Amino acid sequence: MSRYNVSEEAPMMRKLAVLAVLSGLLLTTVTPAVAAVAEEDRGRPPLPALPNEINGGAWPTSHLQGVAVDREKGFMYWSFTQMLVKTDLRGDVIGTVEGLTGHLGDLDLNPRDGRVYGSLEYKAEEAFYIAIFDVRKVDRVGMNAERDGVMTAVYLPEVVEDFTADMDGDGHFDGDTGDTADHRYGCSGIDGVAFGPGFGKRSGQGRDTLKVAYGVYSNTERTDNDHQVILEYDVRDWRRYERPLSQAAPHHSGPSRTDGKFFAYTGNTRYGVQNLEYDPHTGDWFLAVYEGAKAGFPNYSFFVVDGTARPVRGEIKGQPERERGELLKVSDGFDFHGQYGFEALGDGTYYVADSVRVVGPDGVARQEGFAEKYRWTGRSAGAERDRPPFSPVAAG
Ligand SMILES: [Ca+2]
Ligand SMILES: [Ca+2]
Ligand SMILES: [Ca+2]
Repeated sequence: MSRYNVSEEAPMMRKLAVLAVLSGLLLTTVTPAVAAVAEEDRGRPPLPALPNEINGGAWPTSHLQGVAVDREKGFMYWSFTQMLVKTDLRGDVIGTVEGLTGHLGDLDLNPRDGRVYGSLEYKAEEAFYIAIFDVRKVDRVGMNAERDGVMTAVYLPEVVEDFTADMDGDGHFDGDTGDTADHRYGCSGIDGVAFGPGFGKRSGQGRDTLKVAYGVYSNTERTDNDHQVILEYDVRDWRRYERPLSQAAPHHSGPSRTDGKFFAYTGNTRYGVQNLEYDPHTGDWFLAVYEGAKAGFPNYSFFVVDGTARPVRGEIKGQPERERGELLKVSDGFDFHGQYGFEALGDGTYYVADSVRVVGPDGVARQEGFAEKYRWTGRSAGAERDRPPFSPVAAG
């Protein structure tokens, strides 16, 4: 059933190597922070078991963009570009937030406040936001993003500045097209979002922050678009910026500065990081992308950023004027999916989501979303690009 069954034909030596890597990882990932959480959890009811597959329903929208799981409360959130869908872990629909005229991208749950954060773009209006959904209030189908008090938005001026940059200095910003020298770093907006520790730190070391990844236009003609750009925000003081969003008059309330800006040298991709996720199991960051087309790069569809490597200050390659920045360590790359949704469940299992076009008896085309559970299988150094370190749980 799966396109990506990695372990079945593996020779015994490879299996042993994978086992050795796995057991090493298991030992090293039991950090004091994890132990502390387990201690705190004692006496609470056990978390519900997570099924191997969850269906997010079929909706008259564009494709699935991201998912987030609240394991403790037993809910799953699905971004269908123009709609947020809330289901339980059986896939029964609890409610929807509709009426979004922009592009709702990847999602993540903020465990500190129980709300779901997603990237939200209005390119024609040159407005980019983090949408914050008060998901506790989402209890019926057809709630409205503007009127029902379930969504606020925080504007991100840093993204606007890079998106609108007149890079060729001709006095004209060319707008929403990749066929231009404009847009700093090739920025097309934002998509992947994830909470996690600071780069170079492990879970529980310091506070978690929100990471927001740029979309990057595909363009093989320029040299300044070969990085994934990831912004960092400490969202603890974001209440002062949050406003309900009137899409007819998009507000500009947001932090003038980021708490960090980081660059991962992957080569140009089509629309940058689709799904960004911190994996507590490996301690690394996962970047699911639509593979690029530039010669001289491997053009993987999935990259790993070493989460424990401290960012290094160095040259951001390929810029029109020499520029330095905080560089992340890209430690691996291979072919995998996860561009439509990828959620690390913390224990070496993951939901990898997808959506397909279905046409109902009413003749209406819809996108049906579903998530399939995978497990970490490890990966030996120098493994082939078509041997990703994930294997579907249902396949045994
Ligand atoms: Ca220009
Ligand atoms: Ca995410
Ligand atoms: Ca996307």
